[in-house]
Amino acid sequence: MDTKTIDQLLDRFEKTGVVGEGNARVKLVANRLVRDLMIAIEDLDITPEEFWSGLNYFAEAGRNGELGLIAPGIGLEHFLDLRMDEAEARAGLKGGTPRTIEGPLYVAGAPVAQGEARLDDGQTAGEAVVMQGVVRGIDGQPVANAQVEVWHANDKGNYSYFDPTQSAFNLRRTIVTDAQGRYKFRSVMPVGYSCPPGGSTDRLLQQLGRHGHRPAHIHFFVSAPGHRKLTTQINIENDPHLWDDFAFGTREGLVPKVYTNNDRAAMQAMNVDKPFYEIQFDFTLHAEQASAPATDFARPRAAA
Ligand code: MBD
Ligand code: FE
Repeated sequence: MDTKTIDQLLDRFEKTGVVGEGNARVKLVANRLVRDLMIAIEDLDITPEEFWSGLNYFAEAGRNGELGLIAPGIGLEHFLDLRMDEAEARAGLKGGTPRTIEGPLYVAGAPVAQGEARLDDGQTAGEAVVMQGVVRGIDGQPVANAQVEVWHANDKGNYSYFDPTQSAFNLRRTIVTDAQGRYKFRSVMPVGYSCPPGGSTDRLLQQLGRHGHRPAHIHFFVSAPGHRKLTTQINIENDPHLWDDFAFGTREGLVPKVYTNNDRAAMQAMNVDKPFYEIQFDFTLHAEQASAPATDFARPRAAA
Protein backbone atom coordinates (compact mmCIF):
# COMPACT_ATOMS: atom_id res chain seq x y z
CA MET A 1 0.00 0.00 0.00
CA ASP A 2 1.42 3.43 -0.85
CA THR A 3 1.70 6.27 1.66
CA LYS A 4 -1.03 8.28 -0.04
CA THR A 5 -3.50 5.41 0.40
CA ILE A 6 -2.43 5.04 4.04
CA ASP A 7 -3.04 8.76 4.62
CA GLN A 8 -6.49 8.56 3.00
CA LEU A 9 -7.30 5.61 5.22
CA LEU A 10 -6.10 7.46 8.33
CA ASP A 11 -8.14 10.50 7.33
CA ARG A 12 -11.26 8.34 7.15
CA PHE A 13 -10.47 6.74 10.54
CA GLU A 14 -10.11 10.20 12.13
CA LYS A 15 -13.47 11.31 10.75
CA THR A 16 -15.46 8.20 11.60
CA GLY A 17 -17.46 7.74 14.79
CA VAL A 18 -16.65 11.22 16.05
CA VAL A 19 -18.71 12.15 19.14
CA GLY A 20 -16.71 15.08 20.52
CA GLU A 21 -13.53 17.11 20.45
CA GLY A 22 -11.37 14.56 22.25
CA ASN A 23 -7.93 15.64 23.37
CA ALA A 24 -5.95 17.46 20.69
CA ARG A 25 -2.54 16.36 21.98
CA VAL A 26 -3.57 12.71 22.34
CA LYS A 27 -5.11 12.78 18.86
CA LEU A 28 -1.89 14.23 17.41
CA VAL A 29 0.39 11.68 19.09
CA ALA A 30 -1.87 8.63 18.62
CA ASN A 31 -2.53 9.36 14.94
CA ARG A 32 1.17 9.86 14.30
CA LEU A 33 2.18 6.63 16.03
CA VAL A 34 -0.49 4.65 14.18
CA ARG A 35 0.71 6.12 10.88
CA ASP A 36 4.35 5.30 11.67
CA LEU A 37 3.34 1.76 12.57
CA MET A 38 1.37 1.29 9.35
CA ILE A 39 4.32 2.55 7.33
CA ALA A 40 6.66 0.18 9.17
CA ILE A 41 4.27 -2.74 8.50
CA GLU A 42 4.28 -1.78 4.84
CA ASP A 43 8.04 -1.16 4.49
CA LEU A 44 9.08 -4.29 6.39
CA ASP A 45 6.18 -6.38 5.07
CA ILE A 46 5.31 -7.38 8.64
CA THR A 47 3.16 -10.52 8.44
CA PRO A 48 -0.13 -10.95 10.32
CA GLU A 49 1.59 -13.60 12.43
CA GLU A 50 4.37 -11.15 13.35
CA PHE A 51 1.84 -8.41 14.10
CA TRP A 52 -0.21 -10.53 16.53
CA SER A 53 2.91 -11.99 18.08
CA GLY A 54 4.15 -8.42 18.70
CA LEU A 55 0.82 -7.34 20.16
CA ASN A 56 0.80 -10.32 22.47
CA TYR A 57 4.41 -9.62 23.42
CA PHE A 58 3.50 -6.18 24.78
CA ALA A 59 0.36 -7.52 26.48
CA GLU A 60 2.48 -10.09 28.28
CA ALA A 61 5.23 -7.58 29.12
CA GLY A 62 2.52 -5.38 30.66
CA ARG A 63 1.10 -8.26 32.68
CA ASN A 64 4.49 -9.13 34.13
CA GLY A 65 5.41 -5.50 34.77
CA GLU A 66 8.35 -5.35 32.35
CA LEU A 67 7.42 -2.43 30.11
CA GLY A 68 9.46 -0.15 32.40
CA LEU A 69 12.44 -2.44 31.81
CA ILE A 70 12.02 -2.66 28.04
CA ALA A 71 12.10 1.17 27.79
CA PRO A 72 15.70 1.43 29.08
CA GLY A 73 16.68 -1.84 27.37
CA ILE A 74 15.86 -0.53 23.89
CA GLY A 75 17.52 2.80 24.70
CA LEU A 76 14.39 4.94 24.90
CA GLU A 77 15.01 6.11 28.48
CA HIS A 78 18.58 7.19 27.63
CA PHE A 79 17.22 8.90 24.52
CA LEU A 80 14.89 10.96 26.75
CA ASP A 81 17.96 11.98 28.82
CA LEU A 82 19.80 13.12 25.71
CA ARG A 83 16.76 15.15 24.65
CA MET A 84 16.64 16.79 28.09
CA ASP A 85 20.37 17.56 27.81
CA GLU A 86 19.70 19.25 24.46
CA ALA A 87 16.78 21.25 25.87
CA GLU A 88 18.97 22.44 28.75
CA ALA A 89 21.78 23.40 26.37
CA ARG A 90 19.27 25.43 24.32
CA ALA A 91 18.16 27.16 27.55
CA GLY A 92 21.80 28.08 28.19
CA LEU A 93 22.36 25.65 31.08
CA LYS A 94 25.96 24.44 31.26
CA GLY A 95 27.77 22.13 33.67
CA GLY A 96 26.12 20.45 36.62
CA THR A 97 26.20 16.76 37.48
CA PRO A 98 25.20 14.69 34.42
CA ARG A 99 21.75 13.12 34.55
CA THR A 100 21.13 9.49 33.80
CA ILE A 101 18.11 7.21 33.69
CA GLU A 102 15.87 6.56 36.68
CA GLY A 103 15.06 2.98 35.73
CA PRO A 104 11.95 1.13 36.94
CA LEU A 105 12.94 0.31 40.53
CA TYR A 106 12.45 3.48 42.61
CA VAL A 107 9.97 3.22 45.48
CA ALA A 108 8.54 6.37 47.07
CA GLY A 109 8.22 6.69 50.83
CA ALA A 110 11.70 5.67 52.04
CA PRO A 111 12.64 6.66 55.62
CA VAL A 112 14.04 10.19 55.92
CA ALA A 113 17.35 10.80 57.73
CA GLN A 114 19.07 14.07 58.63
CA GLY A 115 22.59 14.31 57.19
CA GLU A 116 23.58 10.66 57.58
CA ALA A 117 22.01 7.23 57.22
CA ARG A 118 22.73 3.55 57.20
CA LEU A 119 20.93 2.04 54.20
CA ASP A 120 21.36 -1.67 54.91
CA ASP A 121 19.37 -3.39 57.64
CA GLY A 122 22.42 -5.11 59.17
CA GLN A 123 21.27 -8.51 57.81
CA THR A 124 22.35 -7.79 54.25
CA ALA A 125 25.38 -9.64 52.89
CA GLY A 126 28.05 -7.68 51.08
CA GLU A 127 31.08 -5.46 51.64
CA ALA A 128 30.59 -2.23 53.58
CA VAL A 129 30.77 1.06 51.70
CA VAL A 130 30.66 4.65 52.92
CA MET A 131 29.67 7.31 50.42
CA GLN A 132 29.61 11.04 51.14
CA GLY A 133 29.76 14.43 49.54
CA VAL A 134 28.24 17.87 49.20
CA VAL A 135 25.22 19.09 47.24
CA ARG A 136 25.95 22.41 45.56
CA GLY A 137 24.15 24.87 43.37
CA ILE A 138 25.60 25.74 39.96
CA ASP A 139 27.08 28.83 41.69
CA GLY A 140 29.22 26.50 43.82
CA GLN A 141 27.39 27.28 47.05
CA PRO A 142 26.47 24.30 49.26
CA VAL A 143 22.73 23.58 49.46
CA ALA A 144 21.47 22.88 52.99
CA ASN A 145 18.30 20.78 53.42
CA ALA A 146 18.55 19.28 49.94
CA GLN A 147 16.91 15.86 49.60
CA VAL A 148 19.23 13.07 48.48
CA GLU A 149 17.04 10.08 47.65
CA VAL A 150 19.25 7.04 47.22
CA TRP A 151 18.43 3.47 46.20
CA HIS A 152 20.50 0.52 45.02
CA ALA A 153 20.64 -3.26 44.65
CA ASN A 154 22.03 -5.79 47.12
CA ASP A 155 24.97 -8.14 46.52
CA LYS A 156 22.79 -10.23 44.19
CA GLY A 157 21.69 -7.29 42.05
CA ASN A 158 18.18 -7.26 43.56
CA TYR A 159 16.16 -4.30 44.88
CA SER A 160 14.03 -4.36 48.02
CA TYR A 161 10.24 -4.21 47.43
CA PHE A 162 10.63 -5.93 44.05
CA ASP A 163 12.63 -8.62 45.87
CA PRO A 164 10.28 -9.67 48.68
CA THR A 165 13.07 -11.47 50.57
CA GLN A 166 14.54 -8.10 51.62
CA SER A 167 13.24 -5.98 54.51
CA ALA A 168 11.08 -2.93 53.78
CA PHE A 169 13.12 -0.07 52.28
CA ASN A 170 16.38 -1.98 52.58
CA LEU A 171 19.06 -0.01 50.67
CA ARG A 172 16.67 2.95 50.20
CA ARG A 173 16.69 6.27 52.08
CA THR A 174 16.01 9.97 51.76
CA ILE A 175 18.93 11.88 53.29
CA VAL A 176 18.53 15.60 54.02
CA THR A 177 21.79 17.55 53.67
CA ASP A 178 23.16 19.36 56.73
CA ALA A 179 23.87 23.10 57.07
CA GLN A 180 27.07 22.65 54.97
CA GLY A 181 25.20 20.80 52.24
CA ARG A 182 26.70 17.45 53.23
CA TYR A 183 25.18 13.97 52.96
CA LYS A 184 26.74 10.71 54.09
CA PHE A 185 25.65 7.10 54.14
CA ARG A 186 26.87 3.65 54.99
CA SER A 187 25.62 0.68 52.99
CA VAL A 188 26.76 -2.55 51.34
CA MET A 189 28.38 -2.62 47.91
CA PRO A 190 25.80 -3.25 45.19
CA VAL A 191 26.25 -5.78 42.40
CA GLY A 192 24.99 -5.18 38.87
CA TYR A 193 21.37 -5.92 38.02
CA SER A 194 20.35 -8.49 35.41
CA CYS A 195 16.97 -8.72 33.69
CA PRO A 196 14.80 -11.57 35.01
CA PRO A 197 15.92 -14.67 33.05
CA GLY A 198 13.25 -15.84 30.61
CA GLY A 199 11.20 -12.66 31.11
CA SER A 200 9.87 -10.39 28.36
CA THR A 201 12.93 -8.11 28.29
CA ASP A 202 15.41 -10.97 28.43
CA ARG A 203 13.70 -12.77 25.55
CA LEU A 204 13.66 -9.61 23.41
CA LEU A 205 17.34 -8.95 24.15
CA GLN A 206 18.19 -12.53 23.18
CA GLN A 207 16.48 -12.02 19.82
CA LEU A 208 18.55 -8.84 19.44
CA GLY A 209 21.74 -10.74 20.29
CA ARG A 210 22.29 -8.61 23.42
CA HIS A 211 22.70 -9.32 27.14
CA GLY A 212 20.53 -7.86 29.91
CA HIS A 213 23.20 -6.88 32.45
CA ARG A 214 23.90 -3.56 34.13
CA PRO A 215 27.13 -2.61 35.88
CA ALA A 216 26.92 -2.03 39.67
CA HIS A 217 25.40 1.39 40.34
CA ILE A 218 23.69 3.59 42.94
CA HIS A 219 20.67 5.72 42.02
CA PHE A 220 19.92 9.26 43.18
CA PHE A 221 17.22 11.88 43.01
CA VAL A 222 18.70 15.14 44.31
CA SER A 223 16.28 18.00 44.84
CA ALA A 224 16.01 21.30 46.65
CA PRO A 225 13.73 24.34 46.37
CA GLY A 226 14.93 26.77 43.69
CA HIS A 227 16.89 24.02 41.88
CA ARG A 228 16.21 21.60 39.06
CA LYS A 229 15.69 18.05 40.27
CA LEU A 230 18.59 15.80 39.29
CA THR A 231 18.02 12.13 38.43
CA THR A 232 21.32 10.30 38.23
CA GLN A 233 23.44 7.30 39.23
CA ILE A 234 27.04 6.65 40.06
CA ASN A 235 28.74 3.54 38.75
CA ILE A 236 31.22 1.38 40.59
CA GLU A 237 34.52 1.46 38.68
CA ASN A 238 36.13 -1.71 37.32
CA ASP A 239 32.79 -3.51 36.87
CA PRO A 240 33.08 -5.70 33.74
CA HIS A 241 29.88 -4.13 32.39
CA LEU A 242 30.86 -0.54 33.24
CA TRP A 243 30.71 0.59 29.60
CA ASP A 244 28.53 -2.30 28.44
CA ASP A 245 25.26 -1.47 30.21
CA PHE A 246 22.13 -2.95 28.61
CA ALA A 247 20.30 0.23 29.73
CA PHE A 248 22.92 2.73 28.44
CA GLY A 249 23.10 4.50 31.83
CA THR A 250 26.88 4.92 32.31
CA ARG A 251 28.14 8.43 31.58
CA GLU A 252 31.44 10.33 31.89
CA GLY A 253 31.52 12.12 35.23
CA LEU A 254 29.49 9.45 37.03
CA VAL A 255 32.28 6.96 37.80
CA PRO A 256 33.98 8.10 41.03
CA LYS A 257 37.12 6.46 42.40
CA VAL A 258 36.42 3.74 44.94
CA TYR A 259 38.95 3.76 47.78
CA THR A 260 39.69 0.86 50.10
CA ASN A 261 40.01 1.82 53.75
CA ASN A 262 42.06 -0.72 55.70
CA ASP A 263 42.78 1.50 58.71
CA ARG A 264 42.26 -0.60 61.87
CA ALA A 265 40.67 2.18 63.90
CA ALA A 266 38.35 3.14 61.03
CA MET A 267 37.31 -0.52 60.60
CA GLN A 268 36.68 -0.82 64.33
CA ALA A 269 34.59 2.36 64.35
CA MET A 270 32.50 0.83 61.54
CA ASN A 271 32.32 -2.49 63.41
CA VAL A 272 33.65 -4.41 60.38
CA ASP A 273 36.47 -6.93 60.38
CA LYS A 274 37.44 -6.39 56.73
CA PRO A 275 38.55 -3.25 54.86
CA PHE A 276 35.59 -1.20 53.60
CA TYR A 277 35.08 0.98 50.54
CA GLU A 278 34.85 4.74 50.46
CA ILE A 279 33.37 6.93 47.74
CA GLN A 280 33.38 10.72 47.62
CA PHE A 281 30.91 12.34 45.23
CA ASP A 282 29.50 15.86 45.08
CA PHE A 283 26.31 16.78 43.24
CA THR A 284 25.83 20.08 41.42
CA LEU A 285 22.26 21.18 40.72
CA HIS A 286 21.12 23.70 38.15
CA ALA A 287 19.07 26.64 39.36
CA GLU A 288 15.37 26.62 38.55
CA GLN A 289 14.92 27.55 34.91
CA ALA A 290 11.53 28.34 33.40
CA SER A 291 12.82 28.09 29.81
CA ALA A 292 13.86 24.43 30.15
CA PRO A 293 11.38 21.54 30.48
CA ALA A 294 10.74 20.40 34.07
CA THR A 295 12.90 17.54 35.33
CA ASP A 296 10.48 16.66 38.15
CA PHE A 297 7.91 15.34 35.66
CA ALA A 298 5.20 12.96 36.82
CA ARG A 299 5.80 9.28 36.26
CA PRO A 300 3.84 6.44 37.86
CA ARG A 301 6.09 4.97 40.54
CA ALA A 302 5.78 2.34 43.23
CA ALA A 303 5.13 3.64 46.74
CA ALA A 304 5.22 1.83 50.06
C1 MBD B 1 17.96 -1.27 37.11
O1 MBD B 1 18.49 -1.39 38.33
C2 MBD B 1 18.07 -0.10 36.50
O2 MBD B 1 18.71 0.86 37.16
C3 MBD B 1 17.57 0.10 35.21
C4 MBD B 1 17.78 1.38 34.51
C5 MBD B 1 16.94 -0.91 34.57
C6 MBD B 1 16.79 -2.10 35.21
C7 MBD B 1 17.30 -2.28 36.47
FE1 FE C 1 19.21 0.26 39.11
